[in-house]
Amino acid sequence: MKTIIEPFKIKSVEPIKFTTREEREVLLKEAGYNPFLIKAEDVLIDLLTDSGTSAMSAQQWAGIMLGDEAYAGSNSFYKFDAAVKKITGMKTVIPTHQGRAAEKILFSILGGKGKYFAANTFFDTTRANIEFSGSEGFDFVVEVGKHPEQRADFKGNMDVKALETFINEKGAENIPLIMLTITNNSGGGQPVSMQNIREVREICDDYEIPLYLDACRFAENAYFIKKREKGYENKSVLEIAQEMFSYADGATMSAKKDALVNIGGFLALNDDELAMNCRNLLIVTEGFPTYGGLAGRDLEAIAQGLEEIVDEHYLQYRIRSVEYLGEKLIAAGVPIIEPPGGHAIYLDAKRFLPNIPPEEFPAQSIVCELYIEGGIRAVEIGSVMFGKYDKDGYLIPPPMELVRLAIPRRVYTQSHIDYVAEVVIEVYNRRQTLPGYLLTYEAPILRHFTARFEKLCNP
Ligand code: P61
Repeated sequence: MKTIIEPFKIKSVEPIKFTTREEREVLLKEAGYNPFLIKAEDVLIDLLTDSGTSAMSAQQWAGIMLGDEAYAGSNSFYKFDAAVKKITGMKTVIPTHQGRAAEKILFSILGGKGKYFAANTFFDTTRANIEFSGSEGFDFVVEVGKHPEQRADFKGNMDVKALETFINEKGAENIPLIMLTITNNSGGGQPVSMQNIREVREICDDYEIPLYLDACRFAENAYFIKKREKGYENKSVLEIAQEMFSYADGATMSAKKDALVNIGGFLALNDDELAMNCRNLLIVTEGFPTYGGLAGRDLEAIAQGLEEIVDEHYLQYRIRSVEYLGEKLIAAGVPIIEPPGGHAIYLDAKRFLPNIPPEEFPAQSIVCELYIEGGIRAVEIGSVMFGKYDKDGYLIPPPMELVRLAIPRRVYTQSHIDYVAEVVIEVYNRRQTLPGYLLTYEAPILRHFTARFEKLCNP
């Protein structure tokens, strides 16, 4: 088989700035050892997120010029509405400025004290919106999904037995919806199988609970189904995506991922009464229902992005380029979540730095070192992002300590990825020299964005 190439040519480029190691040491210290607080221009390769960082196509830029900026009933809205409906088949589509705005509207209406929500794994903004409403969210990913070193095709699946026990415990009437995050971002970008979606649907039918998809990376999930699940090899990714959504009553989406745009999102749903309530809240918080916090040009770019994302040459390149990085790291002995996920490689900080306890944030230590070593910005997904405290103030760490190297869509070439592999391997080879960190400032919610740290003495 020949090399799988980037299925695009580059028309416009953006220079990146090189810094020295000494400069990066100063910059990181000034940022309180939190790369969220470093200026983007001081980053060489930015793997902080795949969200809103895609390179748009010439067709999307052309759409930006076509944007109809009418306050109500804009032509761009109808293109957007048709593009979302083609994939999701949902009755109502409500544009929002990004994914969490859709979550905020949905959970403000359905949540509240005494309500419980379940997912394979809620992403942090989703969980934050649930908790902000006064409700609680519970995660039921399958056991294999909690073991980075164990390989399985669908590690994002929901444990349906555990889900059923949970429903019986809390009472179906107290559970306004069940959610599947596809792919499962906090669990390594791992896909959910069609069979699992169907099984969760059956339970939802039995207990009359609606099923929602957190669909940010639906196309990557559909491509994994095509490659890994029997019976889907000859179906198109669009057909697979349509089937996935056919089992759901609604979906939230951050278009900043699999709609290949820099801003945008939506809430799609079938329930007319709920849709009316959501629209009314949208008008208060986001804007009129035909733009919902976006410009007409953004709606055009999303409509075009949704056409491009299901292109199978694109998805083959996308999934392969992430896997390529994963293979290089595995070959050098670097512990990662296996197999590689759809949008990112996740380093397993527990095995990378077994000598640093969760209270000293091993994944944050790796994040800092990647920046110092090679100007690479990654994100901690571990005790900084998800850690809680018990009543005595002791850290309750999450099950995994991870560093995510998220790959922006259509942005970096193979040599950028080769460089990333070299830097990670270099840091791994001198892992004994990495320090732990002390948390010196934290906000009460989503603390990882603004947290500050101090370096502890070298081990
Ligand atoms: C990310 F550090 N993800 O992965 P919004 N659901 C899912 C997401 O992945 C997601 C949203 C909902 C981001 C951006 C991000 O603490 C963080 O459009 C599965 O960002 O509102 C976003 O979509 C929310 C990074 C978000 C973070 C929060 O990088």
